[in-house]
Amino acid sequence: MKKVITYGTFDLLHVGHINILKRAKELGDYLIVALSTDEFNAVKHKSAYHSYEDRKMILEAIKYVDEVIPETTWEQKVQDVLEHKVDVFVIGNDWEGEFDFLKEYCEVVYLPRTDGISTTKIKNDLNKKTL
Ligand code: C2G
Repeated sequence: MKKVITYGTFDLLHVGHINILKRAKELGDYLIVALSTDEFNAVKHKSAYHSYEDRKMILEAIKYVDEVIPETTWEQKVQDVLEHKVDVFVIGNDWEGEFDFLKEYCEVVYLPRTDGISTTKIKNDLNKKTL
């Protein structure tokens, strides 16, 4: 079984998230999503609208996702890859090159982001509508 892992906050789920999850799953047979906890989001200077528990439930409902684990630190990726026997690490190319250190442990794939959508854009557009 070829195992794939990806990481992220996945707040206010949108087609950009679905596209990366779909393409990540196509690279193997089993997709693990390491989901940023609310505390780790603070470390990333992000605040998610949905709680970790809600974002986890939403991701678990997606047919491409086989398992959701918490992402609590920047440093856990090597341990995750080893512990979960991951074959492929996938993330959007906004992170291009940032995780090349994982090439010692697994394949590293940066996939093109989906243009025109982001959680930030959703928040901004909604704010404009309510002004
Ligand atoms: N994404 C995408 N296209 C978009 C928006 C997001 O392909 N229009 C991808 C991102 O590249 C990432 C995933 O969707 O691979 C999740 O995006 P975020 O929730 O913004 O994740 P991020 O905060 O970048 O977290 O340790 C890694 C970090 O936790 C990554």
